[in-house]
Amino acid sequence: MFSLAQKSVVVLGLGTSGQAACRLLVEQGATVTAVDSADSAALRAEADALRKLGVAVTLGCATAPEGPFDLAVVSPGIATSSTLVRGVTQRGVPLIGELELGYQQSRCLTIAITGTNGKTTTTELVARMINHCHRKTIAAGNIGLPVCAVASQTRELDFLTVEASSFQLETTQYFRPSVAVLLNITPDHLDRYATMGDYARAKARVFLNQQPFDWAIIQSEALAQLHALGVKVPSKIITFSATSRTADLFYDRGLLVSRLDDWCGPLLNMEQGQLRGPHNAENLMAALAVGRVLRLPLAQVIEALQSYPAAAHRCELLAEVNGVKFVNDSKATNVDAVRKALLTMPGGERGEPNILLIAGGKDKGFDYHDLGPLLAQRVKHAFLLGETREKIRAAWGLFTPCTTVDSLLEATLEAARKAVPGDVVLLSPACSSFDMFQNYQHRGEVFRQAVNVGARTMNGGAPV
Ligand code: UMA
Repeated sequence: MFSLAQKSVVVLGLGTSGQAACRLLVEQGATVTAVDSADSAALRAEADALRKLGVAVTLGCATAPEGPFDLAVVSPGIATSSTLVRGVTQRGVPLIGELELGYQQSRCLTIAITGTNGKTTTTELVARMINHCHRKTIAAGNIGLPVCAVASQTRELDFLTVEASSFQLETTQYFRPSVAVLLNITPDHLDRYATMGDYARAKARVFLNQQPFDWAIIQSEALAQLHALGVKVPSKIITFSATSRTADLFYDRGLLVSRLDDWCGPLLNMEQGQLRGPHNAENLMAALAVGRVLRLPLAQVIEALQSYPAAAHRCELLAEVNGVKFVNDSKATNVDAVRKALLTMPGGERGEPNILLIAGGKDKGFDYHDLGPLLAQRVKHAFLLGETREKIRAAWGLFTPCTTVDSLLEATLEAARKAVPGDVVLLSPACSSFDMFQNYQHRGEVFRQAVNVGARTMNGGAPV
């Protein structure tokens, strides 16, 4: 545990993680200064609350405050290349992220889960499995509950289960999960990283401080990507894959199978659980492997994983009206997540495209062309909204008919009007939500309301 008493610390960013960092620092006896480049009513209310705890807060602050500071703690959403961060580091102030601060103040072993897609589901699966097996854990990190907010409770826990984003991993220092999971690496956040290599290297930092006795649970394809970048994993490795039969854990027609010497044979039948699709097979395999290295009883692990209900905003079936399914996949904020959703949806009769896809939002620097061939097979019409609608139309127009719309309601009603029995109206945006919504949950809720309106219309005005 690192002592913060009497230390002068500056916190950069006052979102969820910056607020939690301030509170933890105050509890530990540090003198805290906090800055945020924005100045909104919500931030002002939070600033008042923090000032009452003794934090010196400045809002609307574009440049770094004068020190001297012993330490700077940055929020994950602020790039280390930003003026705010550089202003602090150029003066020689050591910089760590909020995740690292929370980790340094934690008192139990850590399990970390990273990857482009599936992090939240796998974090929830792992936490559920551990608690079901009568060990104690809390799921924290990128999932929404900052590690700094739970650090003081970790003395009572067996493990802290952390969903770790690449943003959070960029600014770790001593972060050493005893078990680290890397689910996959596909293009994302290319508005923050110059290259895919930079993004993958940020993810690989989850293994950086691991020791030979720690565990790395890695998708085979992601491991090959790390090897191609020259990244070494220092810990014991278990691989999994839904596509490669040579992985330690692999997927065989709905069964999750292990080939590990002392753990050989089928482990879990996906038909008996609620999660669907090869991407969820990988999330489940990663959780099974975590259960294995923690020596949890397999029967209880399977009980926990099979009873996990599919989460909101991830291929969530909202309604079925006149044979048309409405599916909310608002969490799909990158191209690979959309690919996975398209592969998971039920097929049309005679293999005809049967998906009315609603996509678009805030650009993260993607090349949307890659999805073209799959769109041609699966999507009968795409409705495009938000900042990226023209960019996506240019990329997808050759593969599927595209219509640009001004709102999610308009997209949903248009899609419902075109849909016939057997079709799926799928919101799977391939973009983040911040151009039109507060976050992906808000976008999913707006879609839920739009679906209610569309479903009523299809149902002759009666509620569904
Ligand atoms: N800010 C500045 N200067 C800047 C940029 C931002 O002062 O140059 C301020 C903003 O005005 C705002 C604050 O920083 O007040 C926001 O900080 P933040 O973006 O780090 O957001 P938090 O509310 O602290 O939430 C963060 C994670 N957000 C991001 O990584 C962008 C949350 O992940 C996470 O749940 C939370 O910490 C708790 O750990 C969200 C996310 O979108 C869900 N993550 C990305 C993803 O999943 O793809 C990585």
